[in-house]
Amino acid sequence: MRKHINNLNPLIRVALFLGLLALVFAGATFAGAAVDPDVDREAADEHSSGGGEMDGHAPARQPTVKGLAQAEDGVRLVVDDPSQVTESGRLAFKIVRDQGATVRDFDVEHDRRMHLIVVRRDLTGFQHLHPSQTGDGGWEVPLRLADAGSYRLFADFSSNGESHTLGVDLNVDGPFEARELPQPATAAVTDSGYEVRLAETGDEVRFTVFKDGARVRDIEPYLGARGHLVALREGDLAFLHVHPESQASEGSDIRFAVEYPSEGGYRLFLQFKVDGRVHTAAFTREVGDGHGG
Ligand SMILES: [Cu+2]
Repeated sequence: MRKHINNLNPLIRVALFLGLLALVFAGATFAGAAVDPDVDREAADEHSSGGGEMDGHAPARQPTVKGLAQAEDGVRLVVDDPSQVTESGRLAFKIVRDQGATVRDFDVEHDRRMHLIVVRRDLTGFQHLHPSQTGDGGWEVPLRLADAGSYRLFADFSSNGESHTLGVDLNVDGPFEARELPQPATAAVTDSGYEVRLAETGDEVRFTVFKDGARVRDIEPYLGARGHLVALREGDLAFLHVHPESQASEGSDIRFAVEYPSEGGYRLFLQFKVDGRVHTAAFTREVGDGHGG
């Protein structure tokens, strides 16, 4: 940009070109409005309301995926100095409003004000972290990205009663070997040797924990629930809405309502707490062709 300041000719040319484009576009819009006024009125409403779904045109149903955008519904995730993350082992970020003001007030959701999920784009290296808020309203957390590759960071939070999941990519230089998604399975073993079995009935996903062949019943509360589940879609890392289900009679199950938004591969990361430690079990699910869903 800087070198163009001393040479106005290209700028003027660009401006003229953009002006012409705008005229062409306006003409096309006008023509479209004449043919189908409803379509354009809807589009105009969407722009004026900031892309919200409250204008009555969109179905009232909640969106089934989140985390695909860095900015959404008037808030944006900004990573401070992304290139420094691997050197400093520390991630700093903030949530800003459209006008640039840092969001400082966050609601407690699942026991915390900010949840950070980090995963490499091939769905390996899952981390769930709870950053600390700094004096200026930003957030920071120690973050170690052990292997090269492209990572997806999800900031999951609520402010003014509105929940958001914003996503941004962070790259770690170096030779990178993408791993295949493991085959679908209904059992997984954690690093600490807990075996977790998964069962699905309709939208309900039920996890049962075993250690040395025996069922583990003393699962401790984690983030205000029996467990925490993150479900991501293979391919675009869409972040699914999942809801912990309150426990009825069978005290040793960990249950969630999961609504798969489409066919395809998914990776489920279940976290649960036993003996004061949090354990993670990961499952591949294949939805479609008569399986799952
Ligand atoms: Cu969390």
